[in-house]
Amino acid sequence: MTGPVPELAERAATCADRLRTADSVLLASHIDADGLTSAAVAATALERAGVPFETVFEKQLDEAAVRRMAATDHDTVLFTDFGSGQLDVIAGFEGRGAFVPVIADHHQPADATTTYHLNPLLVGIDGASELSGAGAAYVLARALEADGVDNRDLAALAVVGAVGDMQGGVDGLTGANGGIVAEGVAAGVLGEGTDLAMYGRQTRPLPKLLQYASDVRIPGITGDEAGAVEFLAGLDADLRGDGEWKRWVDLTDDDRRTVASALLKRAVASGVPADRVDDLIGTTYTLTAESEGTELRDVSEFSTLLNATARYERADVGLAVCLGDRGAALERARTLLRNHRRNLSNGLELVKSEGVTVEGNVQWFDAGGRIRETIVGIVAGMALGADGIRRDLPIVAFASVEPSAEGEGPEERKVSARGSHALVREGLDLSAVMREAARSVGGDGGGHDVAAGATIPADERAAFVEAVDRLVGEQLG
Ligand SMILES: [Mn+2]
Repeated sequence: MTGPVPELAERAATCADRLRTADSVLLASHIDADGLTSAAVAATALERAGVPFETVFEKQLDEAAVRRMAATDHDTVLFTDFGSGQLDVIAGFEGRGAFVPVIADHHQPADATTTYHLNPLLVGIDGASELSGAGAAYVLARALEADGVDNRDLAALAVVGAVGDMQGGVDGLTGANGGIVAEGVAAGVLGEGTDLAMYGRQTRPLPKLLQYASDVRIPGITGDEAGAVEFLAGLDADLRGDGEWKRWVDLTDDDRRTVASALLKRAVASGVPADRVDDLIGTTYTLTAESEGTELRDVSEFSTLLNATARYERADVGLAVCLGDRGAALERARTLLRNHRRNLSNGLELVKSEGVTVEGNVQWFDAGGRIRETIVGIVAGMALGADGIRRDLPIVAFASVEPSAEGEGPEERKVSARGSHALVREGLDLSAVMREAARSVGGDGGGHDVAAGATIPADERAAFVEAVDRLVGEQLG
């Protein structure tokens, strides 16, 4: 059996052998949608293999966290969705006590080696777009199969993790992820289709579906409730039931085609470029075992629900939902998601009412403690181009860092920067900007070209803004 990713088969087998012979495993995972699904995939596979384990989550795998893990009674620590980047730290603990690390991750490995290491980057597969942490955990889960166990049903969670990590584009998942999709489809847990590429097909009433979809902006519909209602009301289709707007999932195939083709025509007529119009239709994934009209049915909505639990430090809730709890944990997750949406909307109102400070090449605001540091980046992205805030300048947001449980350190500011794809095409790389500017004031940062972050000493804000403004100016020169 070579598994869904043949290049990783040998490493997966080696890791699985170690886990099977462990007395007990500490399963440690990252807190986000990919980390939660990674943990759920690994936990299910360990349980089915009869390996005793306990699960813990960490926001960041730093030396203190590794030290805590090494001090437990477990003879093996399985890291999922992190570990590779901290390999140097982990290797430092290896051999101390009974600490044997097994890593299933997709981040850039640090400069050190270890025996049980499963990572797409070690075999020439792109860890950013072709295999997620949950995908690596899935490869491991397949290698852990024995005695009639079939772990292919876990492909559904692996796909939720990949989408949660923004892998694949409008045309769907590719590379190693594609192999996992194929196994999920074959196992009957996953459906792959071509449909309207908008978030909320399962749960949002039609006007909200169209109004809030922001990947492709359609003038007069995107961000415009009255416009979206007027557009829908003018269509010859059965879009209302019992006086309420239906959801996309409630429509007949004919009515879906009517809405989609009218939407494409409207986009073209409004001057949306042809390649962007194409992006309105894309590859979608459905978890076929979940009920229609729920967040769990659609992989994007499922991953958003998980992120809402993770951002409020309720990994236990997200994990329980992944493991099949459709009662109290699902209810709690939905409440967290509602609160999350309210926090985002309040955050956006705050930024719009207080405005931003415009420098030569960037604009910024400091939310202090009024927007959580875990969501201030999302708010910054939403603010870009909102009323009174420019869309042609990157936006930089500051928020206070909640004091850590470890005790008092120097006061810090969390920084989140967001740009537009148009600015990236002109040369913007916020990852480099955040890293260089933060390092110049004794902090650190990084991320992606269009979205990046940093942590800096609180009293260095002015110097940091000046460095960011200069660096962005050089890139966009
Ligand atoms: Mn990940």
